[in-house]
Amino acid sequence: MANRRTYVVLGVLLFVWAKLGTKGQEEEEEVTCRLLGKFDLNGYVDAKNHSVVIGGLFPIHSRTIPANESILEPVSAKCEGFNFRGFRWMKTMIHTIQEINERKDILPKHTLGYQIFDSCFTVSKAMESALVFLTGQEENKPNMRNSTGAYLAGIVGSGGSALSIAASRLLGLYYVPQVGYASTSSVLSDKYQFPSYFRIVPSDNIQSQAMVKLIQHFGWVWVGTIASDDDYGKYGVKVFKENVESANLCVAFSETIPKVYSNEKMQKAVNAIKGSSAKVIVLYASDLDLSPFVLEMVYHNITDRTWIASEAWITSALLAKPEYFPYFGGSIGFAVPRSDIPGLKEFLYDVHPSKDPNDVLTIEFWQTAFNCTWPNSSVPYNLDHRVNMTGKADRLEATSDRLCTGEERLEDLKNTYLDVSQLRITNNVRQAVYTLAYALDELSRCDKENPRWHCAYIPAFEPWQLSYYMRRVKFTAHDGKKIELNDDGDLDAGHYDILNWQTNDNGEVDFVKIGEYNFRTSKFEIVFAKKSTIFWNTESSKLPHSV
Ligand code: TCR
Repeated sequence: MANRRTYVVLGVLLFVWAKLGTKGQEEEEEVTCRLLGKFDLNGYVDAKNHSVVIGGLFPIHSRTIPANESILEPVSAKCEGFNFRGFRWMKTMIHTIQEINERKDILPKHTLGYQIFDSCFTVSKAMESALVFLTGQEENKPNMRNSTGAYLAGIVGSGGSALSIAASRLLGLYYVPQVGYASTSSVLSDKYQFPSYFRIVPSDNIQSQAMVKLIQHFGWVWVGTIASDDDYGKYGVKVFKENVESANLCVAFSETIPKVYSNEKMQKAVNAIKGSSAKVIVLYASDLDLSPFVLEMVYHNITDRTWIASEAWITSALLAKPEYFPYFGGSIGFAVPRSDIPGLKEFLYDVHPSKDPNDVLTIEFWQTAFNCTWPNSSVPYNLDHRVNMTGKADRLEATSDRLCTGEERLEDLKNTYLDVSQLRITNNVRQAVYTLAYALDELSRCDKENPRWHCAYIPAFEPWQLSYYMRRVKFTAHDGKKIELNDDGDLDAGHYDILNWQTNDNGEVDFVKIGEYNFRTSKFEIVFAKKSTIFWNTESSKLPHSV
C-alpha cells in the first residue's frame, strides 16, 4: 500500500523559538517552544501481521525542491526528478521480501514486513526517515516499533554515502543494523563511528587502489581528479591520492564539482581540465550529481580525454547516451558484478497506477514514463525547479496536456526501470535484504536452552542482539556468490568488472567488459581479457599519453 504520510512528531525535533523583546532590556524575554513538526515522507508500507519489519531507504527522486524562503518555520521539503533506477531498487526490495516469506528454509515461522521511504537522494530526507524508523512516528522516544506495532529489525539503505553516514549516526546510537547496497565511502568502515553499519558492496578503498593499478598498467603518470562535493567523491579521491603517492605517480589537478550549482566553482573545474596536459582524469561522483558537469563538457566541447569512472556512473543510463559519447566515449571504470534475478522482470512489469489511487509514486512513474497526466490525480506533472547553467532558478513548469489512458504499454517503453540486463546495485539490494533475513534466521535458531547474552526471541530482541548475528552472517546467493562480511562489516572478497564505453551497431552505448579486478584480503590482481579491444577516445584512437 502506498501513501503520502504526514507524521506529527512529538518532541523529536524541537524548534526553540526565542522571541526577544524588540524594545530592548525593559521588555521581558519571552521564550516559547514550538514543535517543528511534520515529517512528510513518501513510500510503501506493509507491516501488519508480520513478525518484524525491515526498513528501506531509496532515492526514488533525485533532489528536493528548494524551500520558499518566505516561510519562517522549517517544513519538510517536497521532492522532484523521478529516478527510475531508484524505483527499480525499491521494487526489488519488496520482491525479495516476498520471496523470503514464501521460502520454507529461511525464517520458517516468521514473515517479514517492510516500511520503505524515498530518500530523495538528500541528507535531510534520510535523517527524517531515520527518526521515523526509530521513534515509531507517534511517540517521542525510541521504541523501534512502527505505527502498526511491528518491530523494526534493521534498515536496507541508503543510496549515497552522505545519506548513510547521516542515518547511521542516529541508528548507530541504538545499534540498529543498517545494510548498505551502494554506500561505499571508506569512513563507513570505522566501527567506532558506525557500529551497526554493514554493506554488501566493497569499500571505495578497494576501488581507489584498483584505479591506481589501472593507471600503472597503461603507463600513465600524470592524472587529474574531479570529485563530487560529498562523502563519496571526497573520501574516494582522498584514498586515491594516498595510493597515487605511494605508487610514485602524480596528480595534475584536483577539483570538486558543487552539489548546489555554482557557476564560479564549475568554471574552476572546467579551466583546470582545459589547462592541463593530463589527458586522463578520475571522476568520482554519483550520476545524479553529474548532469550539470556533463553539460559543461559538452558546452566547452572538451573531447580527447580519457575518463576513469567511479562505479556510481560507469553503468549509468542517464549518462551513457549517444549524444554524450564524443565526450565520454572510451571511459573506463569498475562496476560491481551483474547478476540475473529470477522472477524480477515479471514483478517489475506488474505496476499500474489504477491499482491504488493513493500510490502517488506509481502515478508519477506512469506520468513520467509515458509523458502524460494521470486523470484526476493530485500528482503534479514533472515540475523542475533546478537552477540552470547561468545560476538562475529555472522553473520549467512542464505540463503535458495529454491525459494518460491507462492503456499505455510498458512493453513499448525503453526505460531504465524495466532494463534488467545490468542488475548490479539492484542485486546488492537483494543481497542486503537476504543478509538481514539470514541474521534473523540465525537469531531465531539460537539455543534457548542454553541462552547466551545474544540469544533472543523474535520479535522481542534488542537491536544489538541482531547486530551480533549480522557480523557473523555467511551465505551463498542465488547466483552462487559467497557472501561473508568482515569485522568492519565490509565485503572484502570479490571482484569488479572493468568496463569500457563503446558504441554498438545501433549507435547505442555499450558497456564492454575488458577485464576484472579480483580482490581478497591483501591480494589483488588486475586481469584483462585476452581478446578484448579497448575503445580510446583520442584523435588517433590509440592509447593516450598522460606523462
Ligand atoms: N557509492 C556511492 C553511491 C553510488 C551509486 C551507485 C548511486 C554508488 N554506486 C550507483 C547510484 C547508482 C557507489 C556513494 O555515495 O557511496
